[in-house]
Amino acid sequence: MELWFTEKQTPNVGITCKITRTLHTETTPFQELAVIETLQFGRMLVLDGMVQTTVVDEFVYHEMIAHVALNTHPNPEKVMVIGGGDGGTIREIVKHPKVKKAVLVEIDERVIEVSKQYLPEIAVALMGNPKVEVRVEDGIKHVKEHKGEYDVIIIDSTEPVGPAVELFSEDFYKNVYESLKDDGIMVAQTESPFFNRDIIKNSFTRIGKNFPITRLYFATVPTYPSGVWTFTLGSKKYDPLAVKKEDIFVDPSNKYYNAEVHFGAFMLPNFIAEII
Ligand code: AG3
Repeated sequence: MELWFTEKQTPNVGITCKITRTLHTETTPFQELAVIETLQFGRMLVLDGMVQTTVVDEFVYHEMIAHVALNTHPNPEKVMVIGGGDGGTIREIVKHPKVKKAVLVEIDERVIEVSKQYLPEIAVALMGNPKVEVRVEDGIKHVKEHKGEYDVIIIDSTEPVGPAVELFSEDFYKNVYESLKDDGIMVAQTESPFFNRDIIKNSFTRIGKNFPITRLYFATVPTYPSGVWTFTLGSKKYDPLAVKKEDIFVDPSNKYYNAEVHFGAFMLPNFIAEII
């Protein structure tokens, strides 16, 4: 018997993976959570039917959502991740030598616990790393209550459906702006340039209303819709393109991000550039 998992990415296209077994399923107070064992991509974390990360390709997204901003800021000591309960983004953040504290603010404790159990290579930094503080809280509330506190804030959200809708709103970006120090930087995952052009356009405009420097960059993530994924960076002071190449920190374990990719990711193909 063959077992297959399909995510319907749009009403007209999907990704289908042959699986060996379902390791875990549950309905949390926030969403449906599953971990499945795929043959092509290894273990896969699925929320509400949508692929969040897989052991084989997670490095692209997690390195790219973390290191670009960390290397744009000259001293990223205090960093927060909103969402990202699987821990992949936090794992990348704590690689950076200047980071003293990395705070994970995840609303769904079950994502954290299940990731620790079934995806330990991704969640490793959530298991006793002294630089890491894990808070099971609503990120929307957290940014309202912590002003001028962070050097870098990374929004590692799910798709803008259900509870994550507000994480793409102008109000939220304004609160993120205020939660940052005077020279702070934010990054948000902003979806596919093939399938979600409106989301990219709207996020870019909304982030740009608050942040004087707003830039779009991209990376290739095979298990996400269309395989091409964007990130939007908002910065109060530092421009990611003005960074000196020799100052870029590249951890030897990186598989995607390096000093060339730091700049190359901002070199947009026409069909992406014209969205913004
Ligand atoms: N967050 C973005 C995943 C979006 C994928 N969308 C989809 N499969 N339709 C990933 C969180 C990883 N830390």
